[in-house]
Amino acid sequence: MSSPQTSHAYGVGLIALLVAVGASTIFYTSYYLPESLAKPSVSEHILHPTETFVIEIVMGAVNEGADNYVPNKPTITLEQNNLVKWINLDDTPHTVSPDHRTSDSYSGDFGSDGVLMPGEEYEFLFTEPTEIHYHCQPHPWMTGVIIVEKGRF
Ligand SMILES: [Cu+2]
Repeated sequence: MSSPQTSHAYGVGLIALLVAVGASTIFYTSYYLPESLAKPSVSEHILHPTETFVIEIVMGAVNEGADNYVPNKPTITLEQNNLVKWINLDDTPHTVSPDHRTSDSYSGDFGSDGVLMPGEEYEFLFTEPTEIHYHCQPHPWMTGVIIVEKGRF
């Protein structure tokens, strides 16, 4: 037969255990789960490709008929060069704007926020195969395409 003292301690212990279980459940469902579901798991090789692929907005790109986004229709490969950087080497502000809204499930919406001033860059990490047609907002005759393909492994 247990003394009232012992059964009281037992009761406190049980309550502490229930509170702990409840707290971990709340943490798991309200913090851990949404966090882990929000971002798809992406392989380290895709998150850290070996090369950055550079697309230059060349000097004189503003002129209709001139070269603008160079290279203009490259194919890049996941795990190799899927981090892409557009650099504005022209003396006019330009944008990198998708023809149709498009997003990567890891990196979000594609496209520069506002204009790239001369010398500025826009970087985007592609994590899925896609083909994006894009243009410059103030100069719609400036167009480019980027194709992203799966890695070989
Ligand atoms: Cu432009």
